[in-house]
This record gives sequence, C-alpha cells and structure tokens, in this order.
Amino acid sequence: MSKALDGIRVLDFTHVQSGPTCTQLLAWFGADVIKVERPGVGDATRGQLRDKPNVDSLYFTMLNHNKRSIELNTKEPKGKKILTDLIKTCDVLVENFAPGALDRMGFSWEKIQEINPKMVLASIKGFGPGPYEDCKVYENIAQCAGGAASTTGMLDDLPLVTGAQIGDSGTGLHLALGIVTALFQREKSGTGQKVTAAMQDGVLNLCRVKLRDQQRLAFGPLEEYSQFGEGIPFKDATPRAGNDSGGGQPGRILKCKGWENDPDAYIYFITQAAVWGSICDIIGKPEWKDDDEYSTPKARLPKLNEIFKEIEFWTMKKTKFEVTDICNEYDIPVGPILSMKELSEEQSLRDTGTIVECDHPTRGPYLSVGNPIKLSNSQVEIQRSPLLGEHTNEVLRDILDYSEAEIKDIESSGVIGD
Ligand code: CAO
Repeated sequence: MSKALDGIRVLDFTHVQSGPTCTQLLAWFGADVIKVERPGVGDATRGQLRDKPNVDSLYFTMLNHNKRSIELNTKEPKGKKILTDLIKTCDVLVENFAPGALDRMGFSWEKIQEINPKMVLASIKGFGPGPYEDCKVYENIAQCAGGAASTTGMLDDLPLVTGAQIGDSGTGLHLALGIVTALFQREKSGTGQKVTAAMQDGVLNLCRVKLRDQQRLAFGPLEEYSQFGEGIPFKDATPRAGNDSGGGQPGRILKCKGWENDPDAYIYFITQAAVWGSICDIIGKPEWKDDDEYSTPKARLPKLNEIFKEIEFWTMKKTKFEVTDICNEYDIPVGPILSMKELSEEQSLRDTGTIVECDHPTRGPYLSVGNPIKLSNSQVEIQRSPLLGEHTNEVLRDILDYSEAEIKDIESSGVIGD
C-alpha cells in the first residue's frame, strides 16, 4: 500500500521533543526523514533519562521512529557542502534550534531558497517576533507563557503545568500541519515557503477557551466555575478552575472504590443536562428530577458542590470501571482516570496500533505510542529509531550519489564522525 507522503524527503534538523514529534509524524505518513546529528553526540535526548546504560534512552527512541540518522558536522566546510547537496534533494527542512542558530551556521532562509527554491523551511521557536523572540524555550516555559499554567490547578494554589506535552508535542503537531499545507500549496505555486510555529502560540491556541472566559468576565461571573457556587468573587483574569469541566456541562473528578490506596481510583463525571433524569435515578435522588431547585441547569449551578457530593456518595461504592459501565448504559458521559500502567496494558490500544511494542538492537523490546492519526489508505508500520549515524554511508551513496573515493575522503575529514 502506498503511503500518503511517499516521495517527500525531509531533512530533519530537529532535537529534543518539539521538532522530533513533527518529523516522526511525517515519517509515519511515509516521508523519507533523514535526521542530521552532531558526530559522536547526536540528539541530546539519546543520553538523557537513561534507564539502561549505554543505550539510546526511551526519550529518544519514542520520538524518532521511522527515521534515518546521519552524523554530520554542519559547521565545517565539507559538512556545509554535504548539507547543501542534501538541501538540493530534499523537499522540507525542519529545525528547532535556538533562535539564530541556522543563520549562524550559514543557512539563512535566503540562502536555502537560493539552493532550492522548492524547499519548505519549517521552524519551531519558543516565541514569535516580539520581546522574547531570542529566548530559548522548553516545554514548561511554553506552558507558562502560553496561558496553560495560569489557568491550571486549584484556585487557591500554585499555577500548575500539565503532564500532556502541549508545548513540545502540541507545537510539533501544529508545525506538521503547516508543512503539509505548504507542500499542498507548492503543488500549485511551484515554490516553497517558510513555516513557523511558536510554542507560545501553540499553547495559547490550545487554551482558546480560557481566552474566551477572559472576555466573558467583563459581563459577569463565570457561572460554571466552582468558585461561583462557593461565593468566591472573580478577579480580573481567568482563574484556575481546578477540575471543573471546560464547557457548559458541569463536571468533576470524583472518588471511586479504593481511592484511599489507589491514586487513580477516580472518575470524571459530567452532569450533562440531557441525562440529568438518569443521573438522579442512578444515584438514588429521583426527587431532584421535578424539584425546581435542581431540575434546570441554571438552578443547579450554585449547588454543584452539594450535587457532586451526592454523586460521589454513589461513585465511592463502586470501582471506576463499574461506574463507567453503569453510566454508559444511560449515556451519561464519564471517564475513568486511567493510569499509564492501565493504558500500557489496554488491549484495544494495542489492536489499533496506538500503543506498539518495538524491538531495538541495543535496548531490546520497548513500548511506544504509535501514530494517533489513522488514514485508511496509508497504513503505518512503526519502525524503531535509528542508531546514531546508522545511515550516514547509505545516504551519501544512495541519495547524494557520492563515489566510494569521495566518501573515503569525507570519512577522513572527520565531518561524519569516526
Ligand atoms: N553540526 C554542527 N553544529 C550543530 C549541529 C551539527 N549537526 N547541530 C546543532 N549544532 C549546533 C547549532 O548550530 C548551535 O550552535 P550555535 O549555538 O553556535 O549557533 C548549537 O549546536 C546548539 O544548538 P541549540 O542552541 O539549538 O541547542 P541548545 O541545547 O543550546 O538549546 C533548546 C536547546 C531546545 C533550548 C533550543 O534549541 C531552543 O530554544 N529551540 C527552540 C525551541 C524548542 O524547540 N524548544 C523545545 C525543546 S523540547 O522541550
């Protein structure tokens, strides 16, 4: 079966998480992704958070599937010549260096266009143009600068960062969409273009509903926030909403059987208006159905603490899976809090390829998250990440058509490592 991005070649100058997420997606869709790494060093994540000595870390292996790796010192003249030849043969160059690094290397956007006018240059930076454009940025900085941290956590506690990598992987996803869109436009225009995704912008895009709430504040309190029912006044910025549901249907995280010992024995329970009657029946409060104090969503808003307490009396007597089964029967939207252990053992995720087991020559078998985006005509086979420089010779020989003599000469120069 052909793959969606068959025939697209990507020069992957990415490292750490944000850029590699993007190029991994392109590789899963069939692009030939060639990762360029510093000789002898490679992507810093190869050696970070290692669980086993002297093998590529899970950090690296889980972000660099289906890619080829070449070692190349792109600051040396011979390395620059090879990079120039690679730019000529590639469709996309993706990078997430610190601001200015590509220019310092001698490969400005103008220079890249001169070498290959069809090239799409895609970059992730922490910030777009403005006061912070020169700053280096990691995940949690982006979460803080993009509005996620100020709106996450409990009202009376510190701002919180989330475990979801919305700054890195989120921005990688944004960039991937920009790249395929630029490739689509190239079909008509014949030329490439520059695609940029700033991590602050990506996080803010994912926090869109919080900017919605910021504007609503001018017109009165946010009635679906718990603090409204608790009589706590709102200030002038969108507050932290704890585990309140983001939409107009109030929800909370409630204890389930075993919560005293199991940190994940909880359920997310949404009191969707459409199924309010069923909720009253299953929790043993049928009288609430016809009581004006409880029967309408508006009447319930100031009483959410009391209502969720009653629901929790019921959920605490059942496991999170029992609550899920019962509620699903009545179309009540609930979600068990699933631990990483439970997710890693979930058969249905294995069946769809969302969780995959890979083998690796030096580390052995490991679990990874496969492609979460499914295309019916572009099946993905998840391949292990490459060893450092595993494909250097193959790329020089088969893609750049260098002769054996040229390759020997390059080898002796040191620009592709030992
Ligand atoms: N050959 C020769 N030199 C190379 C090379 C190669 N193959 N690959 C990289 N380099 C050089 C770069 O050119 C740069 O050199 P200069 O500093 O002299 O210009 C140097 O290596 C370091 O690159 P860097 O500044 O990008 O890396 P860093 O570790 O200092 O910073 C990071 C890392 C992530 C903070 C920074 O790259 C950044 O802000 N990136 C943009 C935002 C981003 O993607 N952040 C997400 C990271 S995941 O949390």
